[in-house]
Amino acid sequence: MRTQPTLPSTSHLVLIPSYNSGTKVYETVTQARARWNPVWVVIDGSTDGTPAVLQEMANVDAGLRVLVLPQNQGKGAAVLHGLEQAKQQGYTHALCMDSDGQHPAERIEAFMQRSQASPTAMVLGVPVFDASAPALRVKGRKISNWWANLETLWAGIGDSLYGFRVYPIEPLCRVMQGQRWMRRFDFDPEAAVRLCWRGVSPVNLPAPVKYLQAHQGGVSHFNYRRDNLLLTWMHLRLMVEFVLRLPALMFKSLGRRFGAKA
Ligand SMILES: Nc1nc2c(ncn2[C@@H]2O[C@H](COP(=O)(O)OP(=O)(O)OP(=O)(O)O)[C@@H](O)[C@H]2O)c(=O)[nH]1
Ligand SMILES: [Mg+2]
Repeated sequence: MRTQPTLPSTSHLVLIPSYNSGTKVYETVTQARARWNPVWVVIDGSTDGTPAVLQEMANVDAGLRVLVLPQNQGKGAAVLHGLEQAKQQGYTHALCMDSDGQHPAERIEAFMQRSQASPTAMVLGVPVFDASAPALRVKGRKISNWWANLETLWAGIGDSLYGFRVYPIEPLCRVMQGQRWMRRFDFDPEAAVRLCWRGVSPVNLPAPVKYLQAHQGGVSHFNYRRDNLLLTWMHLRLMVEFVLRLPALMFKSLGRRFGAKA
């Protein structure tokens, strides 16, 4: 059995947005706490009985903090709420992970160490799928990845959708506070693209992902039609801005190429 890290990090925290994830959220939080201190959960208007239990867990664990949004606002909005509070308390980086048991808590330390070594970068998880991954989801994300790479002129985004990532808090807050989008399922890809545009370089690290069946406690709020429409609209918006930013992006891209050769 692992011992919980006793010394809390003052720069990096784990941030877990949670919306009606069922009992998987307890497992996720326990596993994250076994690897990191502090861990914060943002309850996004959950109505599944998890808020009370999470609060009880936090009452006996100084390394766990529970923030509550009374109404459901969406994943991006829940993350932003956590980031704003974390920034106020002096944290500089947040590792975001989902609450539904899909993301690998055992990769937390490696991701945090990579971020500590390159604090100006964002550390992006690149999903390693197993047999549980639906083929449609694996193929579908290639489309989003292609668009994200075009929008950044291939600045190095390994995966645009995977939510297991370490973000520098300050630039992400600025990006999100400057516009009304990125509050729901459009959060992860738009964050990667817009941070690239702001000069935050992506560092890619592999991280396994699991797709759990309902009988294994798996819960998904992904809605093919609604969320794919949201993603399409997001890439349309980003493409318009991309065209406007093209001269500056080409200049940066040339800089990267010549910088790498020098
Ligand atoms: N979908 C959704 N997720 C939310 C919301 N608020 C917080 N979350 C959390 O955001 C994370 C991702 O949501 P999921 O519905 O699992 O989305 P996903 O992992 O991309 O999709 P699946 O692979 O089908 O599970 C989970 O930790 C959710 O609990 C919300 O309003 N909608
Ligand atoms: Mg999920």
